Amino acid sequence: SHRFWDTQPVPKMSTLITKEEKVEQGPIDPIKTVEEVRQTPYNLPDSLEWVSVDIFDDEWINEVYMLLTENYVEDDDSLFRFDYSIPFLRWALTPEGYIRDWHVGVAVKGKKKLVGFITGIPAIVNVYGSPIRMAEINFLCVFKKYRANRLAPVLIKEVTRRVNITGGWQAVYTAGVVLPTPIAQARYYHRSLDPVKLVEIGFTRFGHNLNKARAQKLYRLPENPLIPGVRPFQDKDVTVVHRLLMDYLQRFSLYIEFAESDVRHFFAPQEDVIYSYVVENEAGVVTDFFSFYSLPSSVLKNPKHKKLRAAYAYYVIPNAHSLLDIFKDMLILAKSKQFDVFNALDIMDNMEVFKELKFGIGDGNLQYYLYNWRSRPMVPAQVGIVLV
Ligand code: YNC
Repeated sequence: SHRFWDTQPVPKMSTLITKEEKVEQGPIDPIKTVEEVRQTPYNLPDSLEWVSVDIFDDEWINEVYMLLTENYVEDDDSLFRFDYSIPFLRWALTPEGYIRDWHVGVAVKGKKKLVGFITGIPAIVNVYGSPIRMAEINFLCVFKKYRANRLAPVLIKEVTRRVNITGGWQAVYTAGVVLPTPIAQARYYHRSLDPVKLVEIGFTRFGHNLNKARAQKLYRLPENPLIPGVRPFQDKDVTVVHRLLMDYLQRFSLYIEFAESDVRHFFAPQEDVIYSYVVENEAGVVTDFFSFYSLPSSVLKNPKHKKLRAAYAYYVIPNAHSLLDIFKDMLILAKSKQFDVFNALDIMDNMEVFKELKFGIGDGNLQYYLYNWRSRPMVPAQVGIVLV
């Protein structure tokens, strides 16, 4: 039983295994008006207070960075912890039209010391053909010393309130843990780029009669992309990439209806944050697009290595070229930028390329959730959203 989640407008766990074909899609809570929404923030213990974090204020973003780098998501064995960089957080949290009030912090009263955090950004999310205004929720984190005190439910309720007062009633989020109730269950796959380092830090082991030299040979990649006409995405590509992206994403049952301004914001390349490329053919026409983001992890218990440099597949639009050829070029480019591993979810059509490109299956699931929206569960191949 879930003391908090049982009170929330999310589907009951039994719906995950329903064989029913017809699940009527729609809100779970009765429709409310903005006037009915609680006007004051939820209560906190006396020593704590709410802050709307200004992501562009150096002191505050540094506080967010410190909270996350020391307390955010770890793997089951506590070997690695995500280390989202400050430029990455700014990128992820400030698309055009972002709402500062949705960057919710809990601080020690009168001090710039964060002990809790959760964020939302606005997006139009299409679910089974219906466009819905949603908040994308991310970066829920409670300082380790404050854990197990039911602070997370207060953060979730407060960000919900702040979304509600803008007339938003739905949200999309992902988590490693299983809560009521995933709409889809995806899996990470990993492709070694520096197999020796990955073994040294305990990320993988040499299997199948591999040793150092054989592993290096197995995972070796060319130095330069193989598809002719691959070049970094530029501002002049926004319109055509926007069209390619939206044409492509419509095939999925869950995707974001990006605006042109989102394409400009999320795909403008930034070193150590986001890498985006187009394929421009001989006639000067942009035919394909691909992108990956940089999310390093701290290596927690290793004398030699302190950082794992991981690249994650983001939005990939095959068109004139195959998904396989595009993924191959992503691996090549990621390797040339000194990433140690390339990660991708088994969403969209990604499954098609994993075997051929020597990806291995990871050991954690990533669950996709919708808040206050009932709809039929889906398989990963129907999912067209990547949340960073
Ligand atoms: C989680 N990840 O089940 P019950 S993902 C949601 N997402 O509630 P307490 C979570 N809920 O079961 P702690 C959750 N993890 O009793 C736990 N919970 O009903 C639930 N970890 O609260 C849990 N970041 O405060 C339980 O737990 C209740 O002190 C227990 O804090 C939890 O960003 C946490 O993994 C996760 O920092 C903050 O462990 C803490 O343990 C931590 O006693 C490391 O909480 C970092 C980490 C989560 C990353 C993410 C997506 C979050 C989505 C939140 C839900 C959004 C709903 C939509 C809102 C907008 C709606 C509109 C409109």
